[in-house]
Amino acid sequence: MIKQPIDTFEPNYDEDKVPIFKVPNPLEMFCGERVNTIEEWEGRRRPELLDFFTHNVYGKVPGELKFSSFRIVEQSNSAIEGKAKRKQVELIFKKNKRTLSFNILIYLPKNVSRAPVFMGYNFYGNHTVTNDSKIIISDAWTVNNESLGITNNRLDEHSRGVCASRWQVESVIDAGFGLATLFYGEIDPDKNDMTDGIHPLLYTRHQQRPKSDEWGSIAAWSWGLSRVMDYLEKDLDIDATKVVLFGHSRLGKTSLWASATDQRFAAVISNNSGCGGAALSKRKYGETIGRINHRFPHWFCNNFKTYSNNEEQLPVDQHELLALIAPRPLYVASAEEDRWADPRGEYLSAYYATSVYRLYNKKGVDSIDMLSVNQPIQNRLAYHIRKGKHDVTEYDWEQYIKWARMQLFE
Ligand code: GTR
Repeated sequence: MIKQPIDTFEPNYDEDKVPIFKVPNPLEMFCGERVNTIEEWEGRRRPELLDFFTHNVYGKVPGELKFSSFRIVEQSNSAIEGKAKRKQVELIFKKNKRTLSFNILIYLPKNVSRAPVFMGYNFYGNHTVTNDSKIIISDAWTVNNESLGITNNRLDEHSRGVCASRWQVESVIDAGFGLATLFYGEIDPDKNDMTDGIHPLLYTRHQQRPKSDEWGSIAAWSWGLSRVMDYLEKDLDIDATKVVLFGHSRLGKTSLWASATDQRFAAVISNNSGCGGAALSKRKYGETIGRINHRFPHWFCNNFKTYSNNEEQLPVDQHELLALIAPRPLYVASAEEDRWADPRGEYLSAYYATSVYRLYNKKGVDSIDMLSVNQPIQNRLAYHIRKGKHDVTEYDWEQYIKWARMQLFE
C-alpha cells in the first residue's frame, strides 16, 4: 500500500474530533513527584522541562559563539518625523574560517534617555517595516512572496515599507518605547539547507547537518535574539532590563523559545504562534506536529520527528513552554479566523500555564472557557483573541503597548 503524504489529508477543524488527552501537569516531575514551591520549580522541575524541550523539540546550541565586533553602519537624529533616532548596527561573528553578520535596525524615542524596547524579527527585511528610505536592504536569501513584490529570493526597493502595518513604528515611539528589529533570514535562511546561515560556524569537522538533538532553525533564530540582547546590554541609549520580545507566527515560536532559554528578556509576546509555539500539540487541531515536521523539516531538531502523528507519547505540551517563561510577563494572542494556529489550543495553553504563574503570586487566565473576541485579559500572563485573520494588526499593537507599559512600569 502506498502511504499517503500527511499534507494531503484535511486538517481537523472540528472541536468534537479533538482527542481526549491528559494535559501534563507543569507542577509534577516526570517521576510523579509534586512540585509545591518556587525553589522546587526553579531547582528541579524547570530544569527538567527545559532539558526536554532542548533535546527533543528545538535542539541544543552546540557551542558558544559571541559577536567578535559590532559596527554602527548608519545613524541619524531625525527619523520618524523627527521624533526618533535611528541606528543600524551590524554584529559580526567569526568561527571555523567563516564569517556571519547581521544588521539590527533600531529606532529610539528622542525624549527618553534609556528607552525600553520592543524587539523582534521581521519576515522580509528591515526595509519592509517602514517607508524610511535610509534603511539598508538585506542581500540575504529570502522566501518569495509575490503579493509583496518579492521574487527570485532577493529583496529590493519594491518591498520597502510593505510590512509597515505589522510594526506600527510611530505608535511604539509615541508610547516612549524603542524598536529593534532584524531579518531572520540573515541568521539562517528559512529553507531545509543546514550548510548556510549560522549552523556551519559551530559544526565539527566534516559535519553537514545538526545531530538529532542539535538546533533546528527555530533554535538558531532564538540564538540570534540572544546575541542581539548581548549588544543591547552594551548600548547606553537602551534599557536592556526592559526588552519586550515580540514575534509573529514562526517568529512567535522563536520568541517563546528565546525567552525560555534566555531570562534576560523582560517580557514576551507570542502573536498567532500556533503549532510548536503557544498551541497545545495534543489537541491535533489545525496544524499538527506531523504536518509541521513534514513541511518545515528544518525548524525543529530531528528528535522531534519521533512525535509526528504520535502526540500521545509526548511527555510535555506547549503550555509547559509558556510556564518556562514565568514569572515574567507573557502575552499570548490569537486571531479568530486563524484556525490553522488553533486559537482555543493557544488559550488553553495559557490557562494550563497559569498554575506556575500562581506559584509566584502572579495572575494569568483563570477560566477554562475561551474569552470573547476583542475582550483581552491583561494580567502578568495575558491573552486576547481578535477579529480577523493570521496577521499583526493595529489592534494587536494597541494591546501590547498598553500591557507592556503596565507590566514594566506599574
Ligand atoms: C505556516 C506554518 C505555521 C506558521 C506560519 C508562519 O505555513 O504552517 O506554523 O509558522 O507559516 O510563520 O507564517
